[in-house]
Amino acid sequence: MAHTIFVLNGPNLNLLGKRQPEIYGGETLADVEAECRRVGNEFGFTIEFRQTNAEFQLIDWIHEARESADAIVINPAGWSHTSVAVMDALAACTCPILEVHISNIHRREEFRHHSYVSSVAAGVICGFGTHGYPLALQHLAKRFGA
Ligand code: CA2
Repeated sequence: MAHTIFVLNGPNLNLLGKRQPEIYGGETLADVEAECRRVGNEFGFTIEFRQTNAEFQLIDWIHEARESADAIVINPAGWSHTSVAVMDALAACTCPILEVHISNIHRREEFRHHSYVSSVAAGVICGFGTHGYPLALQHLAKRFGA
């Protein structure tokens, strides 16, 4: 049976490729989605790719993923560093959670060095640009034997 992977994106990632390319690169979120679908397809994954600027919406999607996803790939963006609520929602999931950051948060401002989400993630990928997303999917393919 096909594995369903929720790829969830937090606030301001809709601006990807439109500002700050020196930090986040030139690809848009639509490009990232297309790449996730291409790679996901290779492994027979069903990809649910979403972005929101509303914290309650992300929490509702995590609750949905809790019921129907085999894994969650999440870039919580700014909420990584602030949101106990997003961490709590993820902690209620039994499926693997892979945290992705486009930039290397550890060589940026001190306030980005801590992520609440990392404490509930199976693994964290950061600093590989948007390539972090397909890397996360490749890991899941290996994990699931897909
Ligand atoms: O490196 C990442 O992926 C981040 O999660 C991105 C977040 C930032 O708050 C985290 O510390 C690290 C910011 C997402 C906003 O992305 C933008 C992209 C282009 C222009 C403006 C914002």
